[in-house]
Amino acid sequence: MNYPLDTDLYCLTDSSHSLGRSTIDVVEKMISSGIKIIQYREKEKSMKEKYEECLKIREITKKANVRFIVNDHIDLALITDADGIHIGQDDLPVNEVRKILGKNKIIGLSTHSPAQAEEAVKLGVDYIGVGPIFKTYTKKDVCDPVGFEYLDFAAANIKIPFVAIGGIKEHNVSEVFSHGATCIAMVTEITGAEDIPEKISSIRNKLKS
Ligand code: 3NM
Repeated sequence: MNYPLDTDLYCLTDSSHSLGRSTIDVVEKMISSGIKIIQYREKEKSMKEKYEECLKIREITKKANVRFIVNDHIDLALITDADGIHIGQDDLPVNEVRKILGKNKIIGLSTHSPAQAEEAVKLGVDYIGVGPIFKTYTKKDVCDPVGFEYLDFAAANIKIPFVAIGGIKEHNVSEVFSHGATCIAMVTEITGAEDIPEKISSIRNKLKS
């Protein structure tokens, strides 16, 4: 498989923080701004609605050659032929998920400590989430911020791709990059922006400077 996080920004959907715009509208704006990996993460919707949205997102991401990752739902990932799945520490064990999805799909796992990162590498996931770097209100039941200590550990020791996540905004993104993250995940900073293309381009300008 190609390196799954060979891009600077990893965007997630969250229709409850999208200024009333539809998830599809937000995804289209992300794609037209050059985003190369998008995770469908909708906690409040029915499975039927998730299914319909994922089908549509698969269609548009495939056309645009954008990676499409589904949060939590292995069935949805399979049915819609997503590129992969993102799971958390309390989800099904990685080896079972791998049995179901096979080796060609991407498996991402949220981690919150060096021990979890090392375990994730042993389990053979394709990438890990490292976070939450800062305080976030977007994910319920998330642990306290892990800060830069864990990010520094990951940058120095973890040999599989990782993405920094949690409370990352335009104003702190350069700092996160300077701690060794090469891919950064953002939810509300992007879904909640009035002008999504302008926000993404402004974040990218910060990363360049
Ligand atoms: N996972 P925002 S933090 C989905 O630490 C998610 O694993 C996290 O949202 C983790 O960019 C998080 O709006 C939410 O702070 C990130």
